[in-house]
Amino acid sequence: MSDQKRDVRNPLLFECAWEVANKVGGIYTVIKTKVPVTVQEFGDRYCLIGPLSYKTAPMEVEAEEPSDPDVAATLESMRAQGVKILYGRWLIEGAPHVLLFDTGSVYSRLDEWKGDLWNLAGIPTPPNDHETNETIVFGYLVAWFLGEYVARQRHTAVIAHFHEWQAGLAIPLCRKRQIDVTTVFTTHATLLGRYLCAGSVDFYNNLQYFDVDHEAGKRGIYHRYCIERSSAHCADVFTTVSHITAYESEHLLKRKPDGVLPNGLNVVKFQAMHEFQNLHSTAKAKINEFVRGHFYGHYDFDIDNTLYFFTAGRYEYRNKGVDMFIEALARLNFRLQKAGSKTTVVAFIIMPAATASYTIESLKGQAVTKQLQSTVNEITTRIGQRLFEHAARSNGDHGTNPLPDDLLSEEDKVTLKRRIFALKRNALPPIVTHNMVDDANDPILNQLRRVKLFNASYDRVKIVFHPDFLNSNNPILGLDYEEFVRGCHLGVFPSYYEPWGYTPAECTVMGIPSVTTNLSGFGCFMQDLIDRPQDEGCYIVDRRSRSVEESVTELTENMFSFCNKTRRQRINQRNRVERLSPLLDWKNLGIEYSKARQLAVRRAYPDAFYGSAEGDDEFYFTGAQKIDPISVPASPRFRGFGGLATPGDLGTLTEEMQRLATSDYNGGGYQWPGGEEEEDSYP
Ligand code: G6P
Ligand code: 1S3
Repeated sequence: MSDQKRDVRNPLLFECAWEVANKVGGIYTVIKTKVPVTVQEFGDRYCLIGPLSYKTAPMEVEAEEPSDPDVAATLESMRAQGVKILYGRWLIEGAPHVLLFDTGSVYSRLDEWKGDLWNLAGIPTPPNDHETNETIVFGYLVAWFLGEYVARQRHTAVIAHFHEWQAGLAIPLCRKRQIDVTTVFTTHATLLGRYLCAGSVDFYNNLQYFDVDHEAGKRGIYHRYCIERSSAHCADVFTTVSHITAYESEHLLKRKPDGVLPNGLNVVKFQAMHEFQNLHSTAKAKINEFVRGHFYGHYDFDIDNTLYFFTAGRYEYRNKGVDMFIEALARLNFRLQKAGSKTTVVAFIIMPAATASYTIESLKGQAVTKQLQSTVNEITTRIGQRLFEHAARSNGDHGTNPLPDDLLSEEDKVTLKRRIFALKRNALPPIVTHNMVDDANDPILNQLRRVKLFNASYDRVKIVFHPDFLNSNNPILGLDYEEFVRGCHLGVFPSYYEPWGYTPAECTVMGIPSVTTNLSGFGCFMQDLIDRPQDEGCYIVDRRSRSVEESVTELTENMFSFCNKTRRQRINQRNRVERLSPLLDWKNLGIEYSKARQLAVRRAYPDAFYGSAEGDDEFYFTGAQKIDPISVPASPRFRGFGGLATPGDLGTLTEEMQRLATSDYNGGGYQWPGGEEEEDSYP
């Protein structure tokens, strides 16, 4: 790439994503939770780059001067040309350097850059696509920064790692301008995949056959697709988060990824097993409180024999499998009724949609039960005082002073009756907690109407649709997401399109069993590593080789058998699930990122490695931590990694490095449809 001899042993790393210090979705979780292991490897040589959001940055970032004089000089030069920049420390675990660009400060150059993009890469851009405009301005700013920086700093190799198309545009720019950095692009989904799946397309059976340009054009995303595809093609190393998305990328982006970098989490291990069980108990008590309020007037079920199921995520009705969840809940309701079960299931759907406010009914439910609770508390105190007074005056002689009948005064009785009358309700408990902007056309509400899950007394499955993010300050269901998950019994995520799927992974590390599918990256990952995942509380519904009807039946069966577990069995299952958490820990999965970066450096500076004394598969970056094969508490069902070093290492990057080839991904030992040999076998 350049004649300049750069130090490839201690490279600098710039990691760039739209969600750096800016929470939008799953990529924020990837970046934020991965920071500690990346800082451990790179220390001060690591800096994240993102857009400057004035809503979140002041809370998340502490401004400081760059310690690297070349970064300082570059930023000064950009500022002199009108770019607003925030450089500092991101206030999260690991406290990494962070560089945020205010795209708004240079919108005056948008048209110039759009013209340049067309001339340089032939990428067209329509006038009114705000997201694409942001992507273009951000991409040009990042390429500008990297270009100027490596022109000043000429002694150390620079790795620039980009996530998702919104941050990827700088990659073709770096390539075209021959900026002396090596690039990695990680895609967390493909634009076309997401769009195609959300429609009624038989996606996985037709992946090879889509006319991608035509499909993108039809959906009005051709320009975005071009940015995504050029990011994938121009990167030195192209990766994604799962094998299923690797397969998808190969066909939709027309480049086989070099490897798979599974998403991890920051796993917090408790000293004692019972600690996370206690957390379940206390969080469940808070959900109980909400349920008493929500179902007031119809609270005729045994809360001690009630199970909390939930699904959560971005509101993508079909992609996230909400359609399948609701259908299976309707069938579960029927089966529990038929079996005469005394168990009640409250199924929560936590998916943000357009809403106006909380419904009066939801607020009222919480208010009347809180009033009842405080009245009962006051009366109890008064009864206690009367009882104490009475006992104190008995002067040691119980016989002459029996317990009075009027511990509950007439006034108390009236107050209590008033509170009880306030619990009368003519309508059934609401399904949805908020006023929906488009109630009549909401797909979730319409399906609930179709399957008649209306929270009637005889229903064993009740529904609460909370179309907003959770927050501990909410007046109803006032819990943070993590606390809510801990209080539930089962997470259900029967996704159709899910490149990874953090929701079931988060359940796992919190010791909460979950259902996912073999069309989700996470589901496939767990299926590869564990012999009988369902025995470990990780249910994986087959949506790949079965019909929709069969998958719904399987999901219903999973939920029904879960309902038949005893409390002891549930506690045991939580223990088993929690033991899987090391599989998802960045301490183990972070190594895949290290390998991708290493490959990028090798590809950009092959001469630096020619004749190198190090073994090909050795780690050579200073500070890189050698990680022992992951250790999971002994479990006979745990399959191990078949000689591979780490759980995410499914042979792709490793093999790539062993061959020291510059050719593309070879799928490792992983069998995904699409290779010649299995083309016919795929449904
Ligand atoms: C935890 C607590 C136990 C409690 C149990 C309830 O394990 O440590 O004290 O009995 O949760 O479990 P359940 O599945 O019925 O919510
Ligand atoms: C994507 O976010 P999504 O929910 O739109 O990226 C996540 C992080 O890699 C991933 O977990 C998820 O499956 C993708 O779909």
